[in-house]
Amino acid sequence: MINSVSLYKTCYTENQFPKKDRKEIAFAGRSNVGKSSLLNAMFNKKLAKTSSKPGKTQSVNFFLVNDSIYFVDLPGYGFAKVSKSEKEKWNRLIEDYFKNRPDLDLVVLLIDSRHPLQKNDQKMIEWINYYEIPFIIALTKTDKLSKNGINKAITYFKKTLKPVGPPAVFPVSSLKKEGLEDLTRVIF
Ligand SMILES: Nc1nc2c(ncn2[C@@H]2O[C@H](COP(=O)(O)OP(=O)(O)O)[C@@H](O)[C@H]2O)c(=O)[nH]1
Ligand SMILES: [Mg+2]
Repeated sequence: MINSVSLYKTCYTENQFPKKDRKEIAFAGRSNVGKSSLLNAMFNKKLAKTSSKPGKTQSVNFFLVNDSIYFVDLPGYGFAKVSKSEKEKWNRLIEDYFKNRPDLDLVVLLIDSRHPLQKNDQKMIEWINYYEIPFIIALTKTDKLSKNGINKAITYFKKTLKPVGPPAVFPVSSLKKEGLEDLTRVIF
């Protein structure tokens, strides 16, 4: 379904965001959740920078998919080992992005399938709901769980997020390339 993709623009400040002249899907999540890996796996191309050291993506990256849709890689949040001012800078960039995109088409919120819902994920969901943007959950790194563990995680997130949706939940493993087709299909 993804036939072509290229890095369209890397933005460090709000005034660098392109006009919202296309359908646009944003990918958000905690630092190290596996966002860049998931994008690369879906793109079948190493376009998004990955790192074993968290806290690297500090820009908003626009990818142009099929010459018609933007996939947007947002900065990861919640990385403990950066200064408070650095954290605030990243949070501001994410908030500036949402303020600029009242007609955003979808947010794919990535959450690590191994952990319970975190405070900052909850805060992100509050923002998404405040701006009334539709969202879905991608549960990442499912290769680290058993089949039973994956099902438990799906049930847990559906139940926990019931008051805010409930959103659809998609288990994915970029490493094993599992769940990618289902996620891509639902995005389209
Ligand atoms: N086991 C496993 N590790 C993953 C997967 N996706 C990402 N990772 C690892 O998680 C770390 C962070 O990945 P990255 O994509 O850079 O996360 P980002 O900070 O959210 O963009 C890296 O060490 C990746 O190799 C996955 O599906 N399975
Ligand atoms: Mg990244």
